[in-house]
Amino acid sequence: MSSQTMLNGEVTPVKKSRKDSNKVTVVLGAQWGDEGKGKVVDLLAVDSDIVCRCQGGNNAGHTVVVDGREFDFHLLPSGIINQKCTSVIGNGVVIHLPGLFEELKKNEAKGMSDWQRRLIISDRAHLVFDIHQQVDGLQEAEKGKNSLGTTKKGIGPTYSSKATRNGVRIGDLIGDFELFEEKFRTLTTNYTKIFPDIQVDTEAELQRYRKYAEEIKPLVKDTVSYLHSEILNGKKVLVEGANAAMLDIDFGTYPYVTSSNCSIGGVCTGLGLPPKVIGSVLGVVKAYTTRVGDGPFPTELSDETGRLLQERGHEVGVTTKRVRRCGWLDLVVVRYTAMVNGYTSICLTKLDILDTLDSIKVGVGYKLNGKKIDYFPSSIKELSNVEVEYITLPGWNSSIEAARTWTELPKNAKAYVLSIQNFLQIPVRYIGVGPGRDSIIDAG
Ligand code: 2SA
Ligand code: GDP
Ligand code: MG
Repeated sequence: MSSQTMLNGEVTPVKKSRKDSNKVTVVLGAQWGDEGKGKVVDLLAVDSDIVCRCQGGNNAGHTVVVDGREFDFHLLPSGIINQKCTSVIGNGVVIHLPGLFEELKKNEAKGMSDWQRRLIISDRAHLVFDIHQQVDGLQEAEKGKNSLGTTKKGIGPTYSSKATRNGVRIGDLIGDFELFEEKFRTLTTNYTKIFPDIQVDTEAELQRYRKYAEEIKPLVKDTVSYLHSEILNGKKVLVEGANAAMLDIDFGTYPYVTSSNCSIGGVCTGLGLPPKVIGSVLGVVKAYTTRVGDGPFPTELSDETGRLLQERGHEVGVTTKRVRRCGWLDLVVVRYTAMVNGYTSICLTKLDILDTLDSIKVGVGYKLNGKKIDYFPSSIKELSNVEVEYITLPGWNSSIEAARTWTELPKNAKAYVLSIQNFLQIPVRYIGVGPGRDSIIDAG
C-alpha cells in the first residue's frame, strides 16, 4: 500500500497493483541503424507477449534468420513470426498500406501463418500514400548533390503532413469514408500545386483505399488503452526501435536523419507509454560502424578494410539494396546515444565479422582544431571536420562463429568486448557471433 495526499489534505490510500513491477523492455539502435535489432527482437520475443513498433515506416529493414531461412521485416514488428506474440504497430508509425499487404503476402509465402489473429494497428497511425513517396523522390532530386540519400519510402513527406496537420490517419480510413475522401483530395490537390509533375489518379486511389479500409478494419484498435491494460494484466511488452539514435530527427546528424524520434522518447510518444513503465533499454551496437545514406561518418574507412567489413558483413540495405558505408566502431557516437537513451545493457552484434583482422581500431575521442572536445557536435561542418582519436586492439584471427559462451571466446575477442564495456560503463549482455537465431552469447 502506498498513500497519496489529496488536495484537501486528507490522505487517501492508493491500491498498488500487483503488476506495478511489470516493465516494458526496449530495443534501440545505438548507431546509424542496421545494428541487428531484428535478430535481438526475435530472440527476446520468446519471453514476450506483445512486440511493438513505435516509429518509422517501411524505410526500416530488419532481418531475422531462422533455421537458415531469412525473413526481412519493414513495417511488421520482427516478433510477428513468433506464434505466441501479438504484434502492435503503434500510433507513431507511418503506414504505407500497399507495402504492408505486400510484406504480409511475402512472409506468408515463407511460412508465416495466422497473422490476422496476432496483428494490431493503431487507429492513430498516419498513412503513407504513393504521392508521399513520389514527393520524397522529387525532393531528393531537387536537392541534387545535397540530397540526403533517403529510402524514398515517403517517410519525410508523411511526417511533414502529420506536423502540418494535413495527415490522414488509419482511423480516418476506417471511419466515415466521405471524410477520408475529403482529406485525401485536399492532400493531393495541395501536393499537385507544389509539384506539378506528380502523377496521381485520385479516383483509382480512392477505390483502392475503399478496399483497404475493409481489409484493415478488423486489425485496428485503440492501442493506447490496449497496451495499458495488457501491462496491468502482467503481459510482457517488448518495443522494437526502428532506424537508430544517430538518425533521430532531434539527436541525430541533422539534416542527414530520418523524420521520427528513433531514440527513447519515440517509444513513449509512439505508443502512448509513460516513462515509468519502461524497464530495460537494450542498446544494439554493431562491433564496427555502418551508415547507409549521406551525411558525416567520422570513422568511415574508404580503403581495403572498409571493403572487407562491407563484404564479410554483407552490408547491403535491406530495403533499398544500397551498399552500406563501413568504418571502425565509434564509441564517441555510442557514448552520446547512451546518454540520450539510457541503455541498461548492450547487445554487441557482428563481432564475428572482425575475425580475420590482425588489429582493430576503436574511436574513443574527437579533436577539433587540435583540441579535444567533450561534446558531440550538432553541426554537420564540425562533425565532418573532427579528428578521431583511436585505440588499437589486437585481433583474434580465428572464427568465433561456434562460440556460445563467454569462456569460448578467444582472449583478444574478450578484451575487445571488455574495452567497450569499460569505456561505456554499461554491461555488455549479449554478443552476436553470426546471423542465425542461435548465434549469440548471453553473457548474463
Ligand atoms: P528516410 O527514408 O527518410 O528515413 O531516410 C533518411 C535517412 O535515414 C536513413 N535510413 C536508414 N538507415 C539505415 N537502415 C535503414 N533501413 C534500411 C536497411 C535501409 C536501406 O535496413 O538497410 O535498405 O537502404 C534506414 N532507413 C532510413 C537513410 O539512409 C537516410 O540517410
Ligand atoms: P536492423 O535494421 O538493426 O534489424 O539490422 P539489419 O537486418 O538491417 O542488418 C543486420 C544484418 O546483420 C542482417 O543481415 C542480420 O542477419 C545480420 N546479423 C545480425 N547479427 C549478426 C551477428 O552477430 N553476426 C553476423 N554475421 N550477422 C548478424
Ligand atoms: Mg536495417
